[in-house]
Amino acid sequence: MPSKPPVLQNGPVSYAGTMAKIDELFTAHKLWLATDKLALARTIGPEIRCAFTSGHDPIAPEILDALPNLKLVACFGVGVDGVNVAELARRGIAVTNTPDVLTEEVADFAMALLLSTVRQIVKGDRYVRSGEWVKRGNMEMTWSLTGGKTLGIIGLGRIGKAIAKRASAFNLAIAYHGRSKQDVPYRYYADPVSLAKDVDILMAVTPGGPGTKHLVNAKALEALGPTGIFINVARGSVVDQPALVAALASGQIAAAGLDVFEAEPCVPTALVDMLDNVVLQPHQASASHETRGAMGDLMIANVQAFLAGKPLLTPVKV
Ligand code: NAP
Ligand code: 8YV
Repeated sequence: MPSKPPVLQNGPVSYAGTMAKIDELFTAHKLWLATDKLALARTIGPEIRCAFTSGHDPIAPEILDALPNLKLVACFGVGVDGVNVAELARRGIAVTNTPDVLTEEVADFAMALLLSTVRQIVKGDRYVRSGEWVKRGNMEMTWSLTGGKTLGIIGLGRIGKAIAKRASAFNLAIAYHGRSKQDVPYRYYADPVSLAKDVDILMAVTPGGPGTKHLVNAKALEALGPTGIFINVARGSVVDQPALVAALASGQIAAAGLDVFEAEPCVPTALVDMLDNVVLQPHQASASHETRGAMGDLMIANVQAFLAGKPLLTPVKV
């Protein structure tokens, strides 16, 4: 029976099937369970060449210092804004993520969140369960996606393009913003404010991190306007969250559908209390058995490729 290669598991990944596979295939040292993390790192340090983590769960510098032979950090998720890729590269440590295997799932979820927000599906569910329908009769009318509406996508990447394909099938016109214009049949806007002014729904699908912090700011929300709807499946940091709360509370924008937040899992009470025009989700866009399983398999396959001396499957470019 070949021995199971030692790896460091920086934190749990959000899929039990992957956690089980890691234990089947590797001798996994689970850092987050250690009473003294640094002592564990120092003890196992010399034998550790690979580590698993999530894209929002950085390995602390003092732990990295205790792992002189660490050469690969394999991340669960496509977004790696929470992992200091530049610092790891400075230390000669490669990073992998899990793109593509989650693209269709997240795009489906983004459309579900858009439809739930526009047609107030969650409000309607509450309306029935609470007995309001019996007491008050029909629920109020909702907004609509029909009538030539335009969806503005900030971040027309793998997932953004998959969303655009779905949205076109809903007869939505598509516009987008990114750092560069692409060869696509959609109108390009060089900044988020001018995009927001011209669209009915604004959707964020960019990476997180300093480069996109508050890309959707108070000015963009004002430009979106009182019938405008904001959807965020990117990262909470991409929107100025206090400005979003103020815009929703004042009616400066009509509604929002949010899967990500500034300080997850904490969500401002003001958003929690907005029952009629805000749909909240717990960072669920990729959270299906199939997709999380595929993400975990890809993360593990990167480590197996590395240990076999083969090229990494999905290296993150610095
Ligand atoms: P991707 O293919 O790399 O697309 C990223 C897009 O963002 C690109 O079109 C890029 O266009 C744009 N972008 C990057 N930096 C920008 C900036 N500073 N300003 C404006 N646009 C910028 O990545 P993906 O696979 O589509 O994933 C996108 C993101 O979705 C992930 O990084 C993650 O944050 C999020 N996500 C969330 C969930 C969830 O559970 N809610 C699940 C998966 C992914 P340019 O290069 O032209 O700027
Ligand atoms: C995951 C995500 O929930 O892939 C991403 O960037 O945001 C989600 O798919 C998360 O990264 C892992 O817990």
